Amino acid sequence: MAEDVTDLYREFGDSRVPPGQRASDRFPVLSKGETPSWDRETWSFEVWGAVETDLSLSYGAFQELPSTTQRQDFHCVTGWSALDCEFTGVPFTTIAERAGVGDDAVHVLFHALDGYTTDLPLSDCLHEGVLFAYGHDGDSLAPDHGGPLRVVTPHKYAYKGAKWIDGVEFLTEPKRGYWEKRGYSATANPWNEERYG
Ligand SMILES: Nc1nc2c(c(=O)[nH]1)N[C@H]1C(S)=C(S)[C@@H](COP(=O)(O)O)O[C@H]1N2
Ligand SMILES: [Mo]
Repeated sequence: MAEDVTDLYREFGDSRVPPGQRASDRFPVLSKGETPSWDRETWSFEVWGAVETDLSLSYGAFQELPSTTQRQDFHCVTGWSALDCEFTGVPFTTIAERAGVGDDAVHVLFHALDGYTTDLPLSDCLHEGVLFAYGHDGDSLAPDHGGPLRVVTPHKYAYKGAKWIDGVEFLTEPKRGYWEKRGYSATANPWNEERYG
């Protein structure tokens, strides 16, 4: 059974579809470039920075972490929202607990195989619904949608959810990611229409 987080909008606004968004009946692909290739043998998921213990997890080790499935909405800053997506993966909070977040950590920078980065305040990463996802609608996550592993951030515009993620850096002060450096919002709350920084 999937946990339903489609109601998390109630914390931020009155409408499930945020202002200025339209519901799409498809789940489009949106990438800044090509879908990167990866190798199951050498792929690893790294956690470093302001943590007690760095983590380095192989593909197999990551799959063995306790997982959850959630039904959520997905809001792209360009104006489409895909409703009722089901993602399976490991909650951000599980990874944060395993690494042990340092007292001085305030921010997070996500790193991906295509060179993409995106940043969020630590408190936003610890919010319900932030998941390292490897499954989508009962299948493994398709390469174009970020397989083998991506982040989903149902309470933020979807550029906060890095596809092809292989690194999470805990920071003692903010750093800006790929779109954030190019004028997009650092906080990206869809119900406030925080599109630009
Ligand atoms: N690594 C990486 N992650 C990324 C992107 C990207 O170009 N590279 N695009 C972002 C944007 S703008 C959106 S809307 C979503 C799109 O996810 P989708 O292609 O699965 O719909 O991924 C986000 N994560
Ligand atoms: Mo997007």
